Amino acid sequence: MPMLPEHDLWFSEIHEPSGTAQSWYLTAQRLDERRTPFQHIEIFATRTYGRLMSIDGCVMLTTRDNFLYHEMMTHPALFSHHNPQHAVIIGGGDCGTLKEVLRHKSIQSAVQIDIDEQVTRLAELYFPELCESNGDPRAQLLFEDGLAWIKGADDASADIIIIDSTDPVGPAEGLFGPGFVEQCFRVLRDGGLMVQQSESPLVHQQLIKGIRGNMIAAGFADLRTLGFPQPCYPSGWWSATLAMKGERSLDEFRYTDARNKSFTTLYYTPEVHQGTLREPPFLVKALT
Ligand code: AG3
Repeated sequence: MPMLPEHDLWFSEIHEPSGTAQSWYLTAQRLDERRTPFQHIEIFATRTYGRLMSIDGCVMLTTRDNFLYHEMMTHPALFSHHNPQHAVIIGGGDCGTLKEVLRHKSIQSAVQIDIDEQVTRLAELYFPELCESNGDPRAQLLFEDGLAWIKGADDASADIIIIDSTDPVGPAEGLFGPGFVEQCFRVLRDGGLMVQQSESPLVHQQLIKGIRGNMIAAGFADLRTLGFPQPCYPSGWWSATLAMKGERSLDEFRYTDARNKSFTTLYYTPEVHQGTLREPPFLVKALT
């Protein structure tokens, strides 16, 4: 069996659920790390993917491919809403999701609530391109527990709620539970949308089923699991589950606005959006 050259530097994520591991060739020893009350955050310099942030050994993002995840966690939801003004991001401490949300001119406020301030402090140092909108007057960065925050939020006060969390273990576990989803439903206005990062469509079908079950139980009328490539995550394929409050269908998004948007995207297009709304047969089968 071929072995990785031992004298070279590698970062590996070992992923038990899929029985796989993925490794990156590094240019240097670890660049930085923080042990916080919540988790262990590390930063590496890879040879081919730019910088890599991991939390508790799981890859969170790389310079090279984070655009896929951040665009798909934001633009489908924002172009599904007729006029998104108030956005909430739970997690997302690297600020990549916040940056994409703020590119929408209709947005008047975007509040990001991450439990761990050190994620943002490290992103500012090692992923400054994701943090370039942090000083936007519409943005508010809070470092507190998202579960507690949402319980204290007013009824019908948000148009978009994005759950940009780690895997459903440790601090993020509660963000995948029914109680949290019920709170999101309450805090959304009519016509509002919730987006939850929902792991790999190939590997985590039971989890996705659970997320969708919670959304239906909370009262969301239409939901869809959007798949997209994400090479740095286990299986190379990831998903965002989108749920809409109210009577409209997710099929009726603002196609023309997405076509004529004032900013450029590297993956998201209205055609990608439309295509990904049709869940592939294997997923439909697994989820029914
Ligand atoms: N959100 C984390 C997705 C989970 C990745 N899981 C894994 N590598 N096992 C990433 C935050 C990006 N804003």
